[in-house]
Amino acid sequence: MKITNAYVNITSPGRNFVTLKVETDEGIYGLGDGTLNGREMSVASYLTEHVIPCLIGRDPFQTEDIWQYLYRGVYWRRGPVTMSAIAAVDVALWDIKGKALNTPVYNLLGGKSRDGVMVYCHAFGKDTEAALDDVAAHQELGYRAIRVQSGVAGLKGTYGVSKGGGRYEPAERGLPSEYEWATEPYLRATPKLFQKVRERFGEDLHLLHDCHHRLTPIEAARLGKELEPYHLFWIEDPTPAELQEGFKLIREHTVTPIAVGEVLNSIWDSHDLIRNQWIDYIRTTIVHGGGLTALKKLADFADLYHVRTGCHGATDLSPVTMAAALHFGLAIHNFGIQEHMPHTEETDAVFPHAYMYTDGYMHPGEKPGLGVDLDEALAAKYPYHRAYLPVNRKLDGTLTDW
Ligand code: EZ4
Ligand code: CO
Repeated sequence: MKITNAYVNITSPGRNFVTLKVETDEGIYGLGDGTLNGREMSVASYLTEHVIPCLIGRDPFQTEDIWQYLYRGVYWRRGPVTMSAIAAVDVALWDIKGKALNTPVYNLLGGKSRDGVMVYCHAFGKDTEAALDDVAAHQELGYRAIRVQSGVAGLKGTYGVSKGGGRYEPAERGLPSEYEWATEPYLRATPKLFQKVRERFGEDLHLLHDCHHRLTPIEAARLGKELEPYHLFWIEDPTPAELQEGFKLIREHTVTPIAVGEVLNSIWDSHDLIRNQWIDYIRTTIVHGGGLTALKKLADFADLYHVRTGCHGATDLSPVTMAAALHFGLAIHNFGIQEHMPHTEETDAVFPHAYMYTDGYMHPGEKPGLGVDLDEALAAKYPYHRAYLPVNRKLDGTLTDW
């Protein structure tokens, strides 16, 4: 089999998605996601200008060699743009391989290790009461694991809480909006929020929380310690992860489990975090982490250190990544949990898919390959719109982490 053609599709059914379609001489094609939220066009041009010309004529079954060609062979390694572009190719090739062998991708990754992939959803509210009601609404939908985010009194808005009360979407069209941040009210409010969640919902529900990179290690240590009575499944991104040894300090003070990795894109970004057992869950995604070929190696490395996966699954990860994540999560042994933030109806229509949600679990379905398609005629009705993640400033105007 040979790759005969490949091209990038950009569509915006509510938010932007970059999809690579790889075609072969046997009529089988594969899809890969290359969406990098707020920087979509950089991956699209990386693929079109630099990668696609090198793919034509290659054997799509050579997932390992093509991965090495695009990583090692390029001289410039790593980084979110490069790794998302490599992921788009890699996932499309696994999709082709599955279709050619007439089997779902999970069978190529080790076969089923479980019956379903436990997912967690997002509950949020402008204040504690609203957040608690949203937890109740999500529990009704069958979720066994719920991330809880609340607005903070005195701050105009914060991460994970939608402005108008509707759906939360990580990026917004137009130029970046600006939010304000103060750590002290957040640190005071968050343990109280989880105390109330436990009082109302009991011990059985898995509870998660995303700090979204806003704390210093010592502040994160305090939060982890004060959350201990409420037995969280994890706190996520407590502090920015460029300084991996920062997590040592958090670890020395708390047994609240820690999840990191949605902004990481290479195994080397979490090398120290994993080998020192400073984290419990690695959240690097298939799209930003270089594809299934790379994620399998990362998961196998993490397994040696009792670190499980908890892959990022926000709406900026397209249904193609969601499908890949579900095949991956069904197959690998050290799967932990998968984030599930449902896409809009428009997005689901542009990407018809076999994966499904039932009662707190998701399943990739039994279609050969990834089991996800792209309706290009429908996609064409949703042209690209420039969009950005917000920026964040402290109350005195200093730019800080979003
Ligand atoms: O801010 O996907 O856990 N989920 C998250 C997301 C991220 C966005 C970034 O593009 O932190 O909401
Ligand atoms: Co997050």
